Amino acid sequence: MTVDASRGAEAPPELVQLLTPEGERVEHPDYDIDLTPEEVRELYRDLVLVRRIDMEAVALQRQGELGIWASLLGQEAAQIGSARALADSDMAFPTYREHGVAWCRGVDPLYLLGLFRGVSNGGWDPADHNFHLYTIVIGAQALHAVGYAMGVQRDGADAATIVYFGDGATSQGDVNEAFIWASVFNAPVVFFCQNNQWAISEPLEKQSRIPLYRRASGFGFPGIRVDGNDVFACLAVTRQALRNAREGQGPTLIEAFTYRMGAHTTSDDPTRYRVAGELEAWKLKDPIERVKAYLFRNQHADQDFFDAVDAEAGRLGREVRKRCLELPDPNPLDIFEHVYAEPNALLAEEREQFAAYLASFEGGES
Ligand SMILES: Cc1ncc(C[n+]2csc(CCOP(=O)(O)OP(=O)(O)O)c2C)c(N)n1
Repeated sequence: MTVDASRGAEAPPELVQLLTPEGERVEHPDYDIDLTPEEVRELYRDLVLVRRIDMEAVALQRQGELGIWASLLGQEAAQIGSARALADSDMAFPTYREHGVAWCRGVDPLYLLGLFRGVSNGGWDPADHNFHLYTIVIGAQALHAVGYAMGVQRDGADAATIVYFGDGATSQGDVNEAFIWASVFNAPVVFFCQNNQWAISEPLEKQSRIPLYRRASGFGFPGIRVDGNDVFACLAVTRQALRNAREGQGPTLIEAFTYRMGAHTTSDDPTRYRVAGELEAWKLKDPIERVKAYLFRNQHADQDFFDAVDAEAGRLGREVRKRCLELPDPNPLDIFEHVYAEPNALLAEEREQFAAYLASFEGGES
């Protein structure tokens, strides 16, 4: 098989882009955004801090402190741009890689680390942050999101729902069923697909013969492809789609065209299936560098600002590490909590048996 090193790195013509990889602001006939220098600096800060949390988590996993980690490296703009488009009352349904969305929703990064350290089965109360729990079952959350959106619609609430999933998930039945329900019930939901080109080792060509955003038309709602490494474009496109959903115009599929610069998870070795040239081509489109270039180019930030953000990222990284190592081990019996809302006889019996089993070790031979 011959492999094209630039595979996927060429921007397709239908891509919505507002900021080039060189940090130049460009116009788009349908989408625009008016951001103050302060707002752009805030987006830059989000991108850098989230990358730092991610880097720290990868390092912690390598040192045996986390069981596994799914890095978001390269996908920061897709996540920050789309999540900063959300209103507080909107509800977000993530996969297991949405650390940037979690950050924007105000979820403490320690909750994420606790999951991957295996000391927590859930982490946060979805209602506290309007951010649902991480979903490992590929695509399942698309159905949860549509059901939730239909509830929002029936309540007459002024809110929309966003659901995140990857390119691979578009091959799942759940996602396709979610598209159908959302379409026929005109549910206020935005499907946000981060097309990072790979579903573990399975490339996009093995998932679809057409660009993913075009799938939406077969289900009867609009699809749009946005430069997933362009935080301005992701923000503008998602804002519009959420507005449409809130105004009763139904679902939109957004395909954020991006790239997974790291491994699928820390258990994966992409050098076995991916050529190095592909990664190099995408490094030139780094979502953080282009905002930095924009800020510099327009003199909206100076070196002191970038140094201050770096220093803040360093402090955050150290704090995340320290607090992760201090996370307490759970009581083994906690696994029986929060299974049912009401008491359950079978569960109570299993809990008793497990407690007796644990007690059998106390004072036993070491
Ligand atoms: C229903 C189901 N099938 C298979 C898996 C194993 N699995 C974990 S991640 C993954 C690939 C997902 O790729 P994609 O949807 O593109 O998301 P990405 O991880 O690239 O962000 C698979 C097949 C799973 N978790 N759930």
